[in-house]
Amino acid sequence: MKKTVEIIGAPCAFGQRKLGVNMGPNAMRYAGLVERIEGTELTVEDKGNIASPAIDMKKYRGEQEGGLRNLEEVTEFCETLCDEVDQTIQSGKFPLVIGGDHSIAMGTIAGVKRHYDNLGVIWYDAHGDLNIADSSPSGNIHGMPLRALIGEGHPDLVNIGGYQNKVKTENIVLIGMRDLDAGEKKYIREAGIKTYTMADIDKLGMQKVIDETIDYLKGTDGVHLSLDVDALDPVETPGTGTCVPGGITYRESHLAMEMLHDANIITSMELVEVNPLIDINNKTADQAVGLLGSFFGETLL
Ligand code: B3U
Ligand code: MN
Ligand code: MN
Repeated sequence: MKKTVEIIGAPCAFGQRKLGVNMGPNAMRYAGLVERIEGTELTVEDKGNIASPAIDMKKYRGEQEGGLRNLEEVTEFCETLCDEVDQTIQSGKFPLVIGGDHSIAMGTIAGVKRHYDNLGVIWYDAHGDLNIADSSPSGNIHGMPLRALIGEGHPDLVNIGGYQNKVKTENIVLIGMRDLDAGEKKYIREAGIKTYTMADIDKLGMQKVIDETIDYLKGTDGVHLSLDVDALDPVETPGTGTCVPGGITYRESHLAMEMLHDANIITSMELVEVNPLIDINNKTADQAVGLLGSFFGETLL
């Protein structure tokens, strides 16, 4: 891993309807994120939070038009984030983007992919985030970023960063799936995306899932880890907007992070969907920071 981690706060709440997820970056800082990474062998630079378009509460709480809620704001936010991430990689640092809702992945990965020919993506999430406006039950763009990154959906989203087709379906691994919409299930089957549902994790165990994931992505020249905290079980991480019971445990997730650290394959990362306003004593940010500690090389002994 590169020696310097650059933290980019991405306080975006436009991809869904629960205000508070824009406070996720500061909740993770409050939970000791910087100190925790500094406790490993790495250097940390915190770039602060990127500028967000203003939130108009009437519009934010209102009904969406045309099947895509806050399309302009999400697009503007992601364009800014794309350039920040690009700069971080250009300056030889490891980008750690902290969200914010998952729509920011379109900005993060647009910036990352400028530096890789054959990027792999691990999508650790309860959801596939593979909707397009027509298949979305909610109009929430945080349910669509991975599909847009593949090159399908609204042109404004597909073209973030000024180019399209950032991720190939054969370079994606989905882990933690347990709440897929009908259109997403069909799409995953047709596109043949490598998927580990909760049932697969139960049967194989997390160790095998991660071993297989590392092996599956070995032909890529970089791997982005997109970690949605709702992949974890809401008993442990309740502070997130769309909780789905029956999730990955905190311990299984630690194992996944430790194994990914040891394999040294991840070249960029984001952690999204921490919402301190619906949390219990910032517990979810605490857990998220614990996982990041393991990912960056903390050891138990
Ligand atoms: N698939 C649903 C729910 C959802 C997606 N991502 C999150 N929730 N966090 C949708 O609205 O697209
Ligand atoms: Mn997600
Ligand atoms: Mn999710």
